[in-house]
Amino acid sequence: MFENLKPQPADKILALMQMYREDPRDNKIDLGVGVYKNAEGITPVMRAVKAAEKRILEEQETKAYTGLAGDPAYADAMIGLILGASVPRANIAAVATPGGTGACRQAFEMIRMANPSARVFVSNPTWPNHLSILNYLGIETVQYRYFDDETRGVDFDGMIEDLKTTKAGDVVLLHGCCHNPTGANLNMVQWQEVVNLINERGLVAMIDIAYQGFGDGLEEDAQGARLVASSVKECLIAASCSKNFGVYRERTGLLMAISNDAGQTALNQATLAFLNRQNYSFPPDHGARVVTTILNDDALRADWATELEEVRLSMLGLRQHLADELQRLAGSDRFGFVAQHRGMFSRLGAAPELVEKLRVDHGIYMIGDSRLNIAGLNATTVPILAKAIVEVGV
Ligand code: HCI
Repeated sequence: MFENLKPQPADKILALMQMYREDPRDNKIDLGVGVYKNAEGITPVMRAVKAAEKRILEEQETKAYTGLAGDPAYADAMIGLILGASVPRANIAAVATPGGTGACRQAFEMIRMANPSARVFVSNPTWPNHLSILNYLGIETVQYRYFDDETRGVDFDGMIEDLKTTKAGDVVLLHGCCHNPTGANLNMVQWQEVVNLINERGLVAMIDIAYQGFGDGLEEDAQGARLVASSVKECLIAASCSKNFGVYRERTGLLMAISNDAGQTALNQATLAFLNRQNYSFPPDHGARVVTTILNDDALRADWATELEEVRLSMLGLRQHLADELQRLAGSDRFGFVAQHRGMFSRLGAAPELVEKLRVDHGIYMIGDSRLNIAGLNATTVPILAKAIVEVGV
């Protein structure tokens, strides 16, 4: 049997991680995988996470199964964080999932179950795992224009034009904030226009939100998702706690299915629980319990929000520093977009040969599509990167 297996394409992001590890150079710079790193290059456990873990260690009395949907308190806390009071709780079905990837996977499975002929419209570009999982599930995907190679902002006219090729029942996948891999995001006027189009054409909205708090702030980053969730007939939201709680390896995500008809919620909830059961029975609990403990305790929540805000501001500072250095060295404003982008990533818009040159000649590792992880930089490496970018001729 095993001899029938065929090698599968590697994930480009994870393959680059491996390549970086194997590079013996001391001065190499890792701008690859989307993991936050502080100025010392460390991905720290957040203070509130440590405190919550200590509390759980002391107080937890059982590790018996939770429920197929995970602990309902986790869903309640996360719904509050993401949606605030924008949607009545009675309209929301939600399950814990293994990370944001797990939430995306379950969302795609639910789409396929409910409408096997639905196509999923994804931004060009989008997170590679979206396409990989959709293809694996045999779901048809269509790319809509998103990134403008000239301005390095959103090609909004192109996006709307392409979304006008949807048919009723198709799904539009949107990044809630901090678009991965480009860093270019919709403003609220544009979100409203997308909502209008979704409603006019009878589409289903899906939002992947994996970087809430990394862009303009915890509340600000949720505005697009809140507008969509409160204005459309049906919507799926896949959320990740990996980055904003720094609990990457705990696999902590949430999937919501929201309907403007509360009478639909029980069936949606049962379907999500069924999908969890088919794939892994119970979702992981530790990360979810840590997140719940933090969100439901005023002091822990305040400390978490403070630390997250420090992380966000440090990335904004690095963006501005890099944009300033590039302006100085290139003698032009053509890299101003670096300061305009939001979140962990920016797409430089460099040709693959130049990305390779940066890696081979300068030991600078970014994804082949020229996505760089801003958090991989520090005050020392910003000028080194800026010099290399200008030197290779981006
Ligand atoms: C990213 O770098 O885009 C996010 C981190 C990630 C990368 C590959 C698989 C899962 C998560």
